[in-house]
Amino acid sequence: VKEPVSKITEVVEKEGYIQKAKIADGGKKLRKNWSTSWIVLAGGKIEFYKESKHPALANLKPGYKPEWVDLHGAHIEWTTEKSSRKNVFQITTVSGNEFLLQSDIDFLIADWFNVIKNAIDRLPKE
Ligand code: I3P
Repeated sequence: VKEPVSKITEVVEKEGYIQKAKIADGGKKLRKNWSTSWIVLAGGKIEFYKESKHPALANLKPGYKPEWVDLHGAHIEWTTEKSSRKNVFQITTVSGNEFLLQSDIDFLIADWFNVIKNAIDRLPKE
């Protein structure tokens, strides 16, 4: 299992609060469970931090590892079928993990979609 490398040298492209639901792990369907996440896009990956944990503080805790998504070769697309909510897009990783991201605020979610799509397009596919 690849681990994200040290954060110090990575440029944070974007971070902020967003609604997140993981719906598949390694191709296996999961029960949908929306939660607010602080998400950080940096170094070809997205990290998800629990809402209550300030990421800067969480990072100082030895051994704390946020959930993260490898964007190399990932797919991103808007979906109206995977949720009854509006403004939902899905990220599917090479390893078969599926995440839904959502916000009621149109410009905010559109911004996230574009930034993540650009990041994916710039990365080598593996
Ligand atoms: C799910 C929960 C989700 C909903 C999902 C439900 O129920 O209400 O919010 O997704 O719909 O199954 P539970 O909490 O009992 O697991 P959306 O909010 O995205 O619609 P789904 O089964 O149609 O995905």
